[in-house]
Amino acid sequence: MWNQQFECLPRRELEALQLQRLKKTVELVSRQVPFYQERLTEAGVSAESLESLKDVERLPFTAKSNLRDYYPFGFCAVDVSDIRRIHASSGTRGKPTIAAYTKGDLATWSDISARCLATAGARPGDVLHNSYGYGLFTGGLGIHQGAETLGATVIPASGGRTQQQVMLLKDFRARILCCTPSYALNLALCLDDMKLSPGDLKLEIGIFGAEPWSQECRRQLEERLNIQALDIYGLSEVMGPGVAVECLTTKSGLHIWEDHFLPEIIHPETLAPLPDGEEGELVLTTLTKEGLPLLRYRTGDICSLIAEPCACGRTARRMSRVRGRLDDMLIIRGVNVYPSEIETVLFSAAALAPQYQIVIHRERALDVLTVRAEFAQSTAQTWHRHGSDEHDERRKLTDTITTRLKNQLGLTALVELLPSGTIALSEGKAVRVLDLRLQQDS
Ligand code: DLL
Repeated sequence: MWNQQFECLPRRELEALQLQRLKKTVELVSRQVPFYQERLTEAGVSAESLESLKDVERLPFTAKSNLRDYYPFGFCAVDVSDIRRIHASSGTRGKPTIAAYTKGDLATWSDISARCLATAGARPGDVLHNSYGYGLFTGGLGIHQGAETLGATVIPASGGRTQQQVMLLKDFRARILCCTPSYALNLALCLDDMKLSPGDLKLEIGIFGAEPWSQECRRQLEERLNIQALDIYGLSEVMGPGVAVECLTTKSGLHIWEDHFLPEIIHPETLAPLPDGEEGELVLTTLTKEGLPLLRYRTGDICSLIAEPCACGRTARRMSRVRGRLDDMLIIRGVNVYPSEIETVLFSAAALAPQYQIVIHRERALDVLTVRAEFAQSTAQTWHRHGSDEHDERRKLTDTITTRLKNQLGLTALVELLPSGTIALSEGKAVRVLDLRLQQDS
């Protein structure tokens, strides 16, 4: 383990540490951040009045919109001259939200990121190929500094130039691959195109995150790259990659580093706290951040907390894998659909390539769901080899997928099967949903 003392702290000691750090954080923000000053005064809460961890429920929530209202530096708890680095979310829906780190925050982040990599099975001396994007996105640099702290050799590949990346993976004999799961699929498909097999690489472990991915996607990646695929979670507002990670021992639920982050699950509408095991929105309070500490940040991510001890011996509670973001949930003809449910169906069909797009539009006031998928190159070859009529085979496959989607989602989708290589591949976070209703409405 990277830091056995903290990773295995007995729960009582861990909770005492959390309370102590929570008080310190509340004290800091009530002095330095006008937004919190106001809300804490309104709620009549001070650091001294927090008697147990349960009192976190008396603290105000923070929403993404609050961060935007105070853009760029209104949430900083230190003077901007003490900020050493700034990252930001992509800001596709308006102003980005920023992440601001002091020197101390960067040291903490490196340490937590190293802890994550070690928990997922990386070791000092490993060659680690990092295809998370470098830049304002926290993925590239967040993993990079963790890998250096761990003592690995980092290949800072970033996204794109996929053929060259495959060549580097082969030549530098990386044992660890870090990237989004959709980019890992892109790399796997490129490996096929280059007539290479996983045996030509020395990869053993993939540490994938930054977007939701299904168990079926995990199975595909493990098979196609002959690796163990582990899930890593994080978000820029709270720190970046490294908030939680699966352990190689059980690969079942992501350990949240509770000495640094206090997790809660709430009902996304009533905001009422939900018990461990119940699915809802993940809310995180930072316990050690200096530059931009956050109280009860609503992540928008849907998951549950797992309190049962893990076989690896770490005492931090785990979160279930993220089903999706609240704002990614599609309501189609009144039915709630997460894109990951569609992915599960498509990725479990061996005849399809792991590539898809979801399009929703409205026709005479009715929502129409179209699922575009690709049939695998090998599928087309089999059809030709057997002299089958491609048109017929495609129709049969389309019917099968339509039925499976209907069973999974409870609604009928129009399925379009395309030749492999038609849908653009991801280089970072995949954009798989095209909701044309938004344009139609405006
Ligand atoms: O995606 C940080 C990160 C980088 C995490 C590299 C893991 C690896 P943001 O760009 O701010 O930060 O996006 C954060 O991405 O709220 C989730 O909705 C989603 N997300 C992150 N990790 C996972 C995951 C980075 N493992 C947002 N599973 C979060 C599902 C994830 N969704």
